[in-house]
Amino acid sequence: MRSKDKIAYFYDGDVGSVYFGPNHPMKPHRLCMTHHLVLSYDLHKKMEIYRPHKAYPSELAQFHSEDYVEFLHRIRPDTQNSFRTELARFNLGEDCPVFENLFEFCQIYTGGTIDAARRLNNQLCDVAINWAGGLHHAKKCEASGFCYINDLVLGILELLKHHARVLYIDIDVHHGDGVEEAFYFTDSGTHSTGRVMTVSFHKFGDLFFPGTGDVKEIGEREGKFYAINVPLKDGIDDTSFTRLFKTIISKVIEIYQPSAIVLQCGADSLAGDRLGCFNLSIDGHAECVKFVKKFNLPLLVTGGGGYTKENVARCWTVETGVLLDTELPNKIPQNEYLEYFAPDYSLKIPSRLIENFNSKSYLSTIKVQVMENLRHIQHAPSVQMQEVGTLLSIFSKSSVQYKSLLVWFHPTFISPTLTKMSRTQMNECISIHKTRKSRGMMSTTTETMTTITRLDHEAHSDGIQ
Ligand code: V1D
Ligand code: CA
Repeated sequence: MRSKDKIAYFYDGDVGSVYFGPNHPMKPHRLCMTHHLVLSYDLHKKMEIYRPHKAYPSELAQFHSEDYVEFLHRIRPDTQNSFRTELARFNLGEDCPVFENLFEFCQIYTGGTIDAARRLNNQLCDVAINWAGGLHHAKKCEASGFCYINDLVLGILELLKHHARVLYIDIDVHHGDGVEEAFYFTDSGTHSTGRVMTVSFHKFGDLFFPGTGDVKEIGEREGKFYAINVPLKDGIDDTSFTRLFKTIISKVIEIYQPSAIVLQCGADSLAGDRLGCFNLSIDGHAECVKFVKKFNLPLLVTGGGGYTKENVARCWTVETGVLLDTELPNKIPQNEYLEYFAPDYSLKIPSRLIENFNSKSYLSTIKVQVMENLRHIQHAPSVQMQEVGTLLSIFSKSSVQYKSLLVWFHPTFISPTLTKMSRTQMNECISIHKTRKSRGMMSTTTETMTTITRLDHEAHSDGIQ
């Protein structure tokens, strides 16, 4: 069956040629292997392929601190010995080494995720894929766990320019701590509460990296109940994982009503991964992608971890097929990297005969705790009502705050010199809002529209021309 959805796929051949070092498990070459496998199945004929722009330092600084971005820009392998203090401060070293073309690598994978978000925002595609992205551990001021720039946070911030609520889902075996942290306490400059919800499924315990992601971590202050963690033990299999995933994600979507989804598909949750400890088959992993796709919301899909290279390429190729509604024959067609898939040259890998340490009662306890936390969102003033509240607070007083409203409605109008919203600009905001609502891009209630109309009058009588 041919997909009716429009799929945009981002890839730059340069991203696969960087090298983290001989003993480092992260092998960007897996991205080349994935791309060639995708081509060998002719999947490029069913989607639009783009080479992403290299994200500018100013774009990276929308989340990261300027001094960190500047340091990443200027540090070189041959000069790093003179910057020991900075290397320690920015957590560069064994997990996150300085290598040749590091900054360009960051610019490419981040450019892919930002471009993907922009195409979704402009409704130029339904699904956007960037297998080079998904580096979920990077923090505002430091690298962490093989991740330097957090392309996911930047992609979400981009989506928030057009979407009221963005749901982030992470199936990498590691906790998506960097994305969670960015939205954990406050609104991260998003002008209202709860515009991002993060959900991570991961191994937790036994000092497994990064050590965070307990079910009790639920967000704090403004962010309380908007972080969901699903801590799991070794050996989880397809049946337990997909059942839990579907139960939790369907409830999250029902209650939170996101208008866009970002799905991080780290392939280190597959059986036999060099760093992972789960027991998922490619079909089990891909089942999660298929499930999320069925909600028919704008979807940004990224890669992430994955350290058994040939399985990473297999997994992300199958998932590209899933997003295109295309089932792929198990026999891998001729391609440049065919020998990596020896001896059987098949696409699917089976799960293994290893123990599943996640008992039924353990999984049930986790599920109940997550569901209980979700009830707080349901029983809080509804997300739509919070939108009303935000609009009221933004519109109420200073002219500087009118700028915030403009950003919320009309991202292209962001201007550092803008202090007041003109009558024309405000009309434009209102019409954009109405268009978005009519296209179903915002779940705006009648109350919101009434509020806007009233605020329109108030702003008029406030002397805004
Ligand atoms: F085994 C190694 C060899 C060389 C360099 C690093 C590693 C290694 C393996 N596992 N490093 C790790 C993890 N780091 C630690 C450190 C010990 N320190 C106290 C911390 O355990 C990091 C694992 C990172 C996983 C990254 C990811 O898969 O989640 C990912 N997602 O998107 C991109 C990467
Ligand atoms: Ca995860």
